[in-house]
Amino acid sequence: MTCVLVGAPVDSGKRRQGCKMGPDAYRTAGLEEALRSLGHSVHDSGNVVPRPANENQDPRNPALHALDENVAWTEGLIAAGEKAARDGFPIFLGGDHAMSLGTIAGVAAYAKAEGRPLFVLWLDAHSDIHTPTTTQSGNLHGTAVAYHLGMDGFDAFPPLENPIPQDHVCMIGLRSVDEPEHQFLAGSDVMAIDMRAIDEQGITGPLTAFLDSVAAAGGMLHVSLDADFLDPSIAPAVGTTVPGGATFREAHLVMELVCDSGLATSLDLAELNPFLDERGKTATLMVDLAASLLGRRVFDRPT
Ligand code: NNH
Ligand code: MN
Ligand code: MN
Ligand code: MN
Repeated sequence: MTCVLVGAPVDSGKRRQGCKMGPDAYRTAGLEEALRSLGHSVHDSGNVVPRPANENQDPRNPALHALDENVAWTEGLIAAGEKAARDGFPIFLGGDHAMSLGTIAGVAAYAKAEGRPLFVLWLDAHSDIHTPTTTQSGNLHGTAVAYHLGMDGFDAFPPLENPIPQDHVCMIGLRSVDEPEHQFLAGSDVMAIDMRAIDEQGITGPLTAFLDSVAAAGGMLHVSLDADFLDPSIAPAVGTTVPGGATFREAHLVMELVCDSGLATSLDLAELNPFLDERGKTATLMVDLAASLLGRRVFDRPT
């Protein structure tokens, strides 16, 4: 398979800076070499450069941070994402999670052209299902899922031709969900698996049920990995750490199960802030997780 690396140094989705260094941290941590050692060919398409942004504000919510910069990134990543999906398996090197406003719309455009439904596996401490009207922080990295579900309030962003149905989204790792997000999720068909559910049931059951639904629909699967899905003890390089996250093995198991399903078609690596890392440990773990998704195994298992 051909992996297409797309640098998405988005840093406008929140105030604290540093995610712009993410793509080069993944390159430094050896992503390309790891993928080649698995037998994949790799094309690094470099970093996306968005159009210049205006300083405009949304009069309905002047607290929104860097609205037009996020719109510009969304436009740029839609184009880059659609092209990368045509050329192979896109791996989007973030960048904060506002990157996914664009990356998912890009692969969705490709999926539509192929006549296949798109599913999203959202691995995150947060549900990122605010709209520009419900967000209290004004940070647009907390809104990508709402955009893709076609929720109201995204008038400044490119209109989506085919919003993703709620039951095509599975969230795993939740442990920081704001009240408006919780209210929406509780009445929705989004499959939301919080850390307590993982504590009680493990990850395999609910994830396998979701993957079975993707397979039954002949779907494509975009995996969006927020570094704060992981427990901060193993992944300190995040601006918004939340205790009680996925362990090393839980995270690898998710990747291994998705790999075995053969369903994944694209991947986001989001929210890594190398400025906060400890000797590259978070960047290295994210690269290892990408390698697990793309076939790395410690032991070959009999099938
Ligand atoms: N829900 C919070 C907000 O909207 C936090 C979002 N932060 C994230 N999302 N890191 O993954 O600001
Ligand atoms: Mn996120
Ligand atoms: Mn998060
Ligand atoms: Mn609930």
